[in-house]
Amino acid sequence: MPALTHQSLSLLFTLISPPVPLQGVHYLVENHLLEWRAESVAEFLYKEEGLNKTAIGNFLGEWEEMHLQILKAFVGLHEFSDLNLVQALRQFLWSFRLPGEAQKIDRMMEAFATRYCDCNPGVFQSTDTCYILSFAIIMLNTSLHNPNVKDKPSLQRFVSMNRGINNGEDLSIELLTKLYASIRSEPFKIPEDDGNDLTLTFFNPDREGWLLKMGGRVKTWKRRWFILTDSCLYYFEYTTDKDPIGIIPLEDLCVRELQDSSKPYCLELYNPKGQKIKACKTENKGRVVQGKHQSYKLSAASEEERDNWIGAIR
Ligand code: 4IP
Repeated sequence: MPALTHQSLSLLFTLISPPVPLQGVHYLVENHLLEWRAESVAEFLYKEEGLNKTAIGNFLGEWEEMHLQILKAFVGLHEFSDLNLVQALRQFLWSFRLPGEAQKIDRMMEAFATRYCDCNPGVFQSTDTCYILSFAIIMLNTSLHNPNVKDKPSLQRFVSMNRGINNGEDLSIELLTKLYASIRSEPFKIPEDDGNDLTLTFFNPDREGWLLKMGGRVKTWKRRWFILTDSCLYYFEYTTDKDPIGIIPLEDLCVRELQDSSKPYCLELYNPKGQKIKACKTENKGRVVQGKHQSYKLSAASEEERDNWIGAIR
């Protein structure tokens, strides 16, 4: 099994000590230290030093109307005039930590694109172009700098991927070349409150899919969404969940096929030294505890899937 990397350790650490949510904002408001107006809260989040940037990201990504207004005001505090798109993205992605949930990322990137186009009229034909290109750049950053991605896109591929995105027309080769070179020479710097870089972790898993998992003490089967990445297995209740229910570091573990009378196509993760598996999970009330599994029994939907999981884990 591959060794546990710094990143997976950080992720484990995150689960054990999750970032303090911005209940602080509500505390300040209740105690009349901060006005509950979008502009005031945004300014506080933008300027106050030492705030947890993961918590800022989660707060800004909330769906309620007031949070949407705060997000708009927060993005409005960024000055993007005369910056190229990569420079603006560098500034934006440094001011908070992008949450892992796709819908939240979507809202934030839309707000970003709108602001960028307001600051730089005439660069793109529409905010949609800016939005699509921003995503393409984030994906390019992942592909070029995540060691798990073996197939590194060339400039030509980046250019052809972005054909016709400017309302049916092509963006200039000079612009795309400049953006590509900038990302290739320097990856995005992501705030490391917790070292949990989701843009590099869950975006490019080695394998993901549904599996049934048997409980540790109570032997019930649960359907869970599994992501294999960075030498760890993460499992979630839903595919869109940001935080996993559990993390199983694969270091020191082995995997084998298993015959089980209750479910077909089983596989088992076990410690060859016979010790209990070191893993962690979140309980109902959000408390993080150690896993209680002697081994993890999983069941796949078919023989082929089982074999693919075993191959990928090995
Ligand atoms: C639970 O059974 C679930 O199977 C849990 O899975 C499992 O935790 C529990 O194991 C098991 O008791 P009930 O819901 O029927 O009570 P999940 O967390 O995916 O919901 P694991 O450790 O497998 O995540 P123990 O060992 O915590 O009892």
